[in-house]
Amino acid sequence: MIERVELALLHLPYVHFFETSLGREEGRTFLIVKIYSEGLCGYGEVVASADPFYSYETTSTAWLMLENYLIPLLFKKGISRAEDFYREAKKFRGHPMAKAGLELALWDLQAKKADVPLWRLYGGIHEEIPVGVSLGIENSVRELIERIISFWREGYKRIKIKIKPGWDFEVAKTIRKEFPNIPLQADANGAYSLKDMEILKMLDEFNLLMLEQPFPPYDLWDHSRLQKAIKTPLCLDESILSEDAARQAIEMGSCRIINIKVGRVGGLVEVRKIHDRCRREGIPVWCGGMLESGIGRAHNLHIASLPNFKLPSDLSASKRYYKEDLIDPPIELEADGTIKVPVGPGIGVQPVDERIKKATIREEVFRP
Ligand code: OSB
Ligand code: MG
Repeated sequence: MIERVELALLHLPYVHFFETSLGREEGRTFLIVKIYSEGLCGYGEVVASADPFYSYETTSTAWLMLENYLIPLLFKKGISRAEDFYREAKKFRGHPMAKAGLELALWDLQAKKADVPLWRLYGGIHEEIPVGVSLGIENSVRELIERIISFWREGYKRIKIKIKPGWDFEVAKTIRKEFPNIPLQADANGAYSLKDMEILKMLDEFNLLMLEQPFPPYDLWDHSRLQKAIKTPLCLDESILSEDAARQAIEMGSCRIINIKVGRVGGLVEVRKIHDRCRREGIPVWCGGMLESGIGRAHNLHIASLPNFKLPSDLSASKRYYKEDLIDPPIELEADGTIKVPVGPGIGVQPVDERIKKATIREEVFRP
């Protein structure tokens, strides 16, 4: 029996601004979902941002979906299992990030009730996750190079840079001059279109691990045209909204790698379907990030424990994102460029109530 659900809207400033082709942000606004039952609390994070750039969802639309549809669904149907929630919530179209935040809280609760680490509940195998760092667009290429040097020294296994028209070929060329061999990948967040074929083909010479989401989310066909024209493997992020989208992308040859984000696909049940399909089809996956707090990042670590997560994930140490993460102890990078999946029941990290309170802008309690 679920006794109550708490929803909170938070804001945390970044230690360093984060700029993509979608714009620059100095901090992050997001939601935390807490579900209470039998003296235990399950935590989830809703990765929608304040504004609809990465996807159409925002913190406001997610709040509305949770308040008006998803939390009432839990109470009305007496749901306490994540898989039951997934099935029922599917009847509402869209709003994957809102659904995922609640589903994740149910998974955490379920694992805490069973007294096992979350990854054991859904078939994880890796206990140490190879990770990379995702670096935004800087004021100058020099500043980006300085950041690459410092994160590479810390031990991150690969560097991802953000690109957009005008911040692409020359930037990659300068990086490759200084670091001929580091594992490097580039993410455009959908900033290009077919008319940019030539410049995208030119990126082939930099031996990138992959090129992530050059075209907008719904352009699977154009991605398949580009993939046929270049050597560099394409990786899709924004386009992969469901298992069906993943299947269509694979059938069309729109990518050779998939980035899985639990928020974008609407929860862990869908993550597992995409993961299992990619595994059967020989498509490696890795775990994308949305600059989550320690709560969302802990969930991502458990997800990246699944067997077909074969490339370094966008999962970095707490201090790369926030001065004071919501969890204590924080998430740390090991010297060998991995992060350990937290041990202990559920997500295995301890959210600090005081810190959550300090960052909270709005909160509400819901009861059956
Ligand atoms: O495209 O992967 C992306 C952050 C916000 C929105 C989109 C993306 C990102 C990142 C951050 O690249 C990765 C991380 O959380 O470390
Ligand atoms: Mg991306």
